[in-house]
Amino acid sequence: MTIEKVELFLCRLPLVHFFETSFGRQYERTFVLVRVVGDGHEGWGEAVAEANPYYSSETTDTVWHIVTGFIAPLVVGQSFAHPREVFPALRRIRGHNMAKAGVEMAIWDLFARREGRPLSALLGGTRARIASGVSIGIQDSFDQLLEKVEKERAAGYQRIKIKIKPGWDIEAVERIRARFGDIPLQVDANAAYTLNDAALLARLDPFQLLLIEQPLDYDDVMDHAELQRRIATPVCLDESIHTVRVARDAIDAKACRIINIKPGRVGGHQASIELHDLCAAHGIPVWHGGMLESGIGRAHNIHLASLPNFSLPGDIAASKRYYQQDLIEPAIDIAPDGTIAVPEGPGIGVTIVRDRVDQATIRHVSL
Ligand code: NPQ
Ligand code: MG
Repeated sequence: MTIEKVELFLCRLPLVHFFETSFGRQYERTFVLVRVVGDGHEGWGEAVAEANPYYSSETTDTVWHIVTGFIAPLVVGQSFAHPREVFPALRRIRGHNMAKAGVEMAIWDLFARREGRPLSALLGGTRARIASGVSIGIQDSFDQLLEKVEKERAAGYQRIKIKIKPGWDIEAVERIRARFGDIPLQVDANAAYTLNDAALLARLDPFQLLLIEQPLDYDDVMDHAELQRRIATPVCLDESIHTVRVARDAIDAKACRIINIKPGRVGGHQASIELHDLCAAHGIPVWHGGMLESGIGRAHNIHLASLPNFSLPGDIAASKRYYQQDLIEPAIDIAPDGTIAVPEGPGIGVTIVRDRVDQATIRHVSL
């Protein structure tokens, strides 16, 4: 199929509650939506970079620059027999995985819509519902944290993840265990520690956490291997796994026992499938991460998380946890058992509400 047009929408949506990680507190979400057109159909994707370079070196401005200047010229007017060909076609461009993923995923949606099949079927998904967990940010007090855990447990979420940083770690976990007992619980440091903190992190061992996510620096695989030798909690890598090759090295080095997959971080669905398959071949369980996506990115994530090796609950929650009004209909919601249905319609299987997209848009370009 020939890609006739790529459109970008720079969007901003207020968050229902602020979200605080070890790198800061955020009150709104800025992101870039991608619309592609071909063969009388459209497809939508979401580039998950933020306005700032704190989670990742990419930003909404770098996404704009790379898509308009380098990706769109390699895609518009080009013919692809299958969306798996898109990521390799962008090989000349180093890095910028979130920009690549925004476009690549829109093209997957376009292909699936044209075939009249749900995206999950094209990706190799094997389940009709995915297990949903929540990511709870750093709060102003431990009491507020416990209140949040209580609320999310009541909503049915299958596991709780809390953000940690120095000064908000052991005691936070201790209090959750004291109040809620043996619930499925994991922590995410977003690279807030160094190997010098190994003894401190070993104090989490008695709490039987499912995993500790990205405790050390974003580009540091070998220190994670050393840390994993010193602590019992399974290390899970997020930020560090930006290519399938780095994942192979991290697995070989025993730097992690679990991997978090975010398609934006690795360049889209095709790279995610390859990462998923690599992990399955090595007995590494994976789970789907989250980037506070709008319904468009969120729907993509649900389809990807239907693949078989996504064996732990993902950071894919209901739209209403983040946004008062999502950009899609119907909004993503969870069942009382803490699962989310994989949409069954063509493509990502949700309807994009154009006037809400336009309302949220602060910049637009058609390429
Ligand atoms: C993570 N996400 O797993 C990321 C971090 C992240 C759901 O924990 C705005 C504000 C955008 C904070 C994107 C979750 C963000 C953000 C990602 C945090 O590490
Ligand atoms: Mg993380």
